Amino acid sequence: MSRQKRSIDLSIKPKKAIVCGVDINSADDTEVSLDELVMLLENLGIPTMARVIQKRNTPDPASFVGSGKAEEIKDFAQKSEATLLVVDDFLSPTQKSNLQKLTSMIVWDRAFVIMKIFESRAHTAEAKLQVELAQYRYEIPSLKGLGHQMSRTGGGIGTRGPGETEFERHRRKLERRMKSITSRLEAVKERRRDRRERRKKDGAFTAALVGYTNSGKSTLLKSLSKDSGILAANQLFSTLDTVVRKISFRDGGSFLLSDTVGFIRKLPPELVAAFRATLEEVSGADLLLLVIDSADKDPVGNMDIVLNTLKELKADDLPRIVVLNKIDKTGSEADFTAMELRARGEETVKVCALTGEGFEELLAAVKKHTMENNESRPEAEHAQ
Ligand SMILES: Nc1nc2c(ncn2[C@@H]2O[C@H](COP(=O)(O)OP(=O)(O)O)[C@@H](O)[C@H]2O)c(=O)[nH]1
Ligand SMILES: [Mg+2]
Repeated sequence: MSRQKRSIDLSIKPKKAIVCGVDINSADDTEVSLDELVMLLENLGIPTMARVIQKRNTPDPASFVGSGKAEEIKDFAQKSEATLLVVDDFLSPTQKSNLQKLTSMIVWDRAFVIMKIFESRAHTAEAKLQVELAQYRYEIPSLKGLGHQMSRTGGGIGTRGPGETEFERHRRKLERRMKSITSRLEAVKERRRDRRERRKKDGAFTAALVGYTNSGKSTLLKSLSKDSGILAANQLFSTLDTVVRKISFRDGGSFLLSDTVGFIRKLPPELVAAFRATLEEVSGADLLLLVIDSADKDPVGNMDIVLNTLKELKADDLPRIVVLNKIDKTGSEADFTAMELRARGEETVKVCALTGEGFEELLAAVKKHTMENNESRPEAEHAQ
């Protein structure tokens, strides 16, 4: 491949992992989050040998899990031949290198795992650039530490460390590359913005699918638009690019529906920042279809994660319909979840994206929003 060599080597692929979550003040989603981490690793083809949960009031600033736990992990790793330790949170560069020393294992954090999955799913130029930028942003704090170390190894005050010029060269190269990616993504952003504005001018109503990864967003777009070319797959983050399709109402009229990257617990902020260009499709929409997997362990908890990410994107106050999907797997449980959501004031529709059950109600709800939108924007009616 002609692609520039990355400074983070993502090609190393350890065979067996131990995952470790730290339960801070008995948070109730430590297990769920750890289940997800195991699934994320599975998506990378890495089996998990053991799960460790460490209860603490605060993470250990030096090694996150504490040196006692690290010893235990090291012992178990030697017995089970696990060479990778994955911590289900964000690690500081110091915590990471300390843990590496304490356990003699390769250490990753959750952000790194998610980033690796994004990398493996990035197929278009835009998605690749966004992932690359996120990786650099992720890498900078540890480079900063390294730079500090190098400038000290020189000995006398004011002298330069031996590796520093090489290091400086690397830093400058990185800076140039980041600048070039940022400006290319800026151009993409502008093109998208123009396109959105044109749609608005044409009076087109745009809805955006948002939701947890694997909740069925792409399947929904695929069924509603009858476009079999859309990729829907039982893997995490199969969609990294935005797809837009026109959906017609049976009784006349239509709207545009866009599908984009899904969310997850502890989504690295570097990725959210780097995917701004893609995610603006969400904040620029007239309506959000918030898709929830009703068969999930904690559908309402997952919705809160989605809402938090929407807040970061300043899209949490857009009108929305909650689409409770996969009701073929849940039955009456979905009725209760729907009740719970409606009690929270969420407009909720139950569907099965695979069979089309509930689509009529969903489309009627969307149509109602398009009409309300027209009333509040009289200029759209006069367009054309
Ligand atoms: N049983 C069932 N499976 C579904 C339904 N909708 C989607 N899926 C499956 O869920 C998985 C993830 O779907 P996908 O649309 O790629 O999710 P996305 O990540 O939100 O885009 C796929 O294996 C789909 O076949 C549904 O209504 N019922
Ligand atoms: Mg998808």
